[in-house]
Amino acid sequence: MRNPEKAARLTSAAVAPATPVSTLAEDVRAGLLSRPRWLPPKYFYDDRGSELFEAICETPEYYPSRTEAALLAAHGREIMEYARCDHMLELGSGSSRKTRHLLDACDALSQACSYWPFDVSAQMMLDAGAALVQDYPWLDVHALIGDYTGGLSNLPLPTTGRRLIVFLGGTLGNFEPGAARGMLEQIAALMRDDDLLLLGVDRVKDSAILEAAYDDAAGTTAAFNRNVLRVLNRELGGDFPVDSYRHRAVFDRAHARIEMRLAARHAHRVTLAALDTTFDIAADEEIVTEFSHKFTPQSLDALLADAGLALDRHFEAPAGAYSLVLARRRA
Ligand code: SAH
Ligand code: AVI
Repeated sequence: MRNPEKAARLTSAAVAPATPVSTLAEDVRAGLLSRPRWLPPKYFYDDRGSELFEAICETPEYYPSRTEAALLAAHGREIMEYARCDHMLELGSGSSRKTRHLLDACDALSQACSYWPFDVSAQMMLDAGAALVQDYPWLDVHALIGDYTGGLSNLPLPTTGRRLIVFLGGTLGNFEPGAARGMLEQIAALMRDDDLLLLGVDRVKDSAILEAAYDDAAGTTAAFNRNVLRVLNRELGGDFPVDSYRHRAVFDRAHARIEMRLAARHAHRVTLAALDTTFDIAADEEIVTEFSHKFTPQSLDALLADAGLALDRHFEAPAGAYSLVLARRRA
């Protein structure tokens, strides 16, 4: 049975988008029915997709998650001591697994803050929140359910107190450059002089390492990628032959990004009943399902500066494999 005291320390609220967010049907019409075909990555994260992402983080090839976790474990105390935040907002928090390093640091410093995870995947976030209030008796968790592409100005955050905004996992890399800048501008707009952004980004490196990270031998990333077609089948009455798609992960050095694609093994016709639409996919035709941009110290600096932010501290993994940075709003 749930302890009522714990329940009161975990609240949840749906966040209405501040700017219009397209529906799945609109995104499918705009992306899947155009050439090249594409889909926004947020549709990966139904319950199954969120679990598959967690499983990806356990694969030997997917280094970003464990590399970032090691940085948080090593520098969490320094980060929290420096941030001295009253409220921690985390964008795309998922399972909040790595955030625990920051909460452990709060514990060690006897420094309490409230936690505001914001994610489109409600179940994963609520399960994580329930575990967090259990494990950290001083913690209040206010789960915010919504789509961050609808902006951040509608978040019901406390208006006083110092904020730390956390955006981990390299998820900023899933935005195209203009949208990444827009997202950082939204973050900057939430920040006052003493507030900080803690941002994790993956770095440009050898393409073999990058491509293996997005095409693990056990096929977990392939299952995650194909899962988006299951989402379309379920939500739009589709009949994609899910297993007839090959997973591909290609590093495009010119754009400094991994492109995940699904390639049809054979020609077939697809019906999406909810859209009253039927279309033909040719053999080897591809759907782009995700970009995952990788950064250099220079490209990261430039992106932060364009959004009105300035790098304050930089925690770098060995061989420059990954960057965790603290940034402030520029004066
Ligand atoms: N931060 C975690 C999870 C990264 S996976 C980590 O580093 O391990 C990306 C997370 O972003 C998922 O939990 C997914 O549900 C969430 N997400 C993706 N698109 C989103 C959107 N448009 N709005 C809100 N959350 C989103
Ligand atoms: C959530 N995001 C940062 C992951 C990434 O690395 O771009 C999603 C992912 N896609 C395939 N593997 C992991």
